[in-house]
Amino acid sequence: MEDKDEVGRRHLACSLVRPLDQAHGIVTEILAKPCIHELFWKVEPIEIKVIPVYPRNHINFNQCIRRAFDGTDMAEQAQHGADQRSFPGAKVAVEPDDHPRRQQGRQSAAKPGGRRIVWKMQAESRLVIIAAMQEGNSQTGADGGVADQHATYATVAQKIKDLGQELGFASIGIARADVAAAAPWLMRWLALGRHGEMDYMAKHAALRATPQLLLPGALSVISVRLPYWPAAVDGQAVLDDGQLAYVSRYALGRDYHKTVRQRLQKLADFLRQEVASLELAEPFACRVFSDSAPVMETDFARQAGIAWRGKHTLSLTRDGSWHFLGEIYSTLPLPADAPIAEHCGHCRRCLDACPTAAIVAPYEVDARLCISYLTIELHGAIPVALRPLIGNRIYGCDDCQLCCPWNRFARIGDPDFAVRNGLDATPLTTLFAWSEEDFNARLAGSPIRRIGHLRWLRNIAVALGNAPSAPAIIAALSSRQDDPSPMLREHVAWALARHRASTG
Ligand code: B12
Ligand code: SF4
Ligand code: SF4
Repeated sequence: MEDKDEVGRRHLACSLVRPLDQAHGIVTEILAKPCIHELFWKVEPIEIKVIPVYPRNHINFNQCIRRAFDGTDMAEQAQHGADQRSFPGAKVAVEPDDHPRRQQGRQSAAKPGGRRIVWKMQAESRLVIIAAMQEGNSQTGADGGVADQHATYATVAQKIKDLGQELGFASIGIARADVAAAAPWLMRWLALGRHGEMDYMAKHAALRATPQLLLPGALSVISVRLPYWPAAVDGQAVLDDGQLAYVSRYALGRDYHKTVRQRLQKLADFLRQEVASLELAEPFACRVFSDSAPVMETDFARQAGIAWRGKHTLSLTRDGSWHFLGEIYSTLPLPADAPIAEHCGHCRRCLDACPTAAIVAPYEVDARLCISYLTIELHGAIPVALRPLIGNRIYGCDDCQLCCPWNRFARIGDPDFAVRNGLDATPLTTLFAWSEEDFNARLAGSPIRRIGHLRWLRNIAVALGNAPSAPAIIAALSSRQDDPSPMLREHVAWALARHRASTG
């Protein structure tokens, strides 16, 4: 960042203000204005004054944050954050008035090898602004040393990729821990309310956009994909048979969160061993994720060159999109791979195939319309207008992938995701008869279990309402028309009314 520059959209979009690594040793004045980005327009003007002092390896800074923030609370949080993040000497001052003044006695000696300070400011209306600063490594060696380091990190990266292949990952790539280019799209998606009731998407937006808040000092991201396409009854055939339940292919077997993370943990353990022999100036840290934390997984997969982003927004390869993603955040400056070329071309089959027109434009899904959201994430009633479009999809939806030409090249994925309980083609009436105990026992270890028995029944009631009328379907629905849950009763009543209407 240039000296005395304003924080522009480029900087704020990723919620990351990072002057010190580039403007080291220079007094930098930053003015952040609320008009710069949608995310911030509810936030009062902010001034952040950064004063890195004096001898190298000493840090001092002072911030003035007006009105919108609870300064005391912020200062405590920020100080706590700094302490927790291995900057025990760092002092953080946050002043809730309009007159910033230099804090005395705030500088502290830094450890050799550079240091990083991360602090967080929570505004009213749940908006969060994060600033992260990094002081460059003060022990930069001579050119030869740097070249040696690059070679060492490249060797570590290759070893990780080799082990990852052994662990069953179809591809492993490395990205920089930076999602600055993607973050504005996330903010726009949130601003448009496309996350619906997924409050965690809004609440943790800043963490998602700023990897260093999940792992202070994160420099690289190891991105992996694990294929899951199971040997199962043909998906389209099940969709065409209204008496059968369609369960997304990803949920027919074991819960992927555990599988992916366990394998990533092995990679991370290996990485730790490798790093132990490197004698780094800074402490090493890493964390593994697979849909388990606010991480921009698809963007990392894209950046790391293990996939491109399809117009359905999912990561896609020449072997298709039936894979899960996972990541290791690391403080090692591993060499980043290059993104691969995109191969969607003029195709728009996924947009046309979507039953609810949830892919509102290429690369843009409105979750509120997506059957995956309606059947998995939404807690309350499914909007009546969307129910007929859901068909027999009782958990998730695959239509935008089933139609994708690249999925013709998919191979059977990891055995962990093999079909359990005949979930690939079970009659709706059978699943609707499961008691809560049956549900919990049969779906132990399945991702489906997390929606709970009530939402499971809600989804099946909708599918039964869409099924061709038959005595068995009416009988199944009638068996639950007096259910204690008003929400389920209403869905059952809706389904029965449809059958009454269709049979005259
Ligand atoms: C929230 C979420 C959902 C939501 C919202 C989906 C969505 N597209 O956003 C719902 C519940 C609907 C959902 C559904 C599904 N999900 Co989901 N989901 C996630 C989650 C947790 C976050 C995704 C996210 O950040 N969305 C926010 C929006 C803003 O991001 P985005 O749509 O990807 O938008 C980006 C780009 O499209 C781009 N962009 C936007 N507009 C524009 C315009 C232009 C011109 C350009 C160039 C770019 C661009 O910028 C955005 C930011 O990078 C991720 C896990 C993770 N932590 O990343 C899994 C994840 C994406 N889901 C996954 C899966 C498997 C699914 C389903 C297939 C499940 C199913 N069978 O039912 C469906 C597919 C629906 C679909 N077409 O997306 C997998 C995808 C694996 C893969 N192959 O890519 C992930 C990665 C989980 C995992 N670890 O494996 N999901
Ligand atoms: S998962 Fe289904 S509803 Fe969601 S975008 Fe894909 S096709 Fe549309
Ligand atoms: S269906 Fe076509 S546009 Fe959609 S992701 Fe596949 S190749 Fe891309």
